[in-house]
Amino acid sequence: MKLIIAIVQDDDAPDLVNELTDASYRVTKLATTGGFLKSGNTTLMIGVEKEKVDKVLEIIEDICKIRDQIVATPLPTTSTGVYVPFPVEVQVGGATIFVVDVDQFIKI
Ligand code: 2BA
Repeated sequence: MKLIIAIVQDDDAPDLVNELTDASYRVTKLATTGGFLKSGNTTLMIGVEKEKVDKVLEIIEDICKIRDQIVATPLPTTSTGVYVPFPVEVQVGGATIFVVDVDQFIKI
C-alpha cells in the first residue's frame, strides 16, 4: 500500500478529485497553505495499492497545470531597512507529490 500526498493548486483540485473518484480511487482533500506564497493550495491524500500508483500519477499529470504567479513579497530595502512589497514571479507546479510507503492500513 502507498500513500500519495499531492499538493496541487486550488483551481485544479475539483477536476482532479472528480476524475480520481470517477476512477474509483479514494481521496481525502485538505485545505492547505503554501509556506512561500502563503496562499491556499490543496493537498490530496490518496491511498492505493502500489501497482496503481503510476495510474494515479498519470491522472494528476493530465489535470494539474503549471502556472506563473506574481506575488508581492515583502523584502527589506538595502540601505534603509524599510520593508517594501517586491513583485516576484514564481512558477507554481503542476503538482508536488510524495509517494510514501504505508506499513499498515487499518479501518476500524
Ligand atoms: P509555496 O510554498 O507557496 O510555493 C509556491 C511556489 O513558490 C513554488 O511552487 C515555487 O515555485 C516557489 N517557491 C517556493 N519556495 C521558494 C523559495 N524559497 N524561493 C523561491 N521560490 C520559491 P512549487 O514548487 O510548485 O510548490 C507548490 C506548493 O507545494 C508550495 O507552495 C508548497 O505548499 C508545496 N511544496 C513544494 N515543495 C514542497 C516540499 N519539499 N515540502 C512540502 N511542501 C512542498
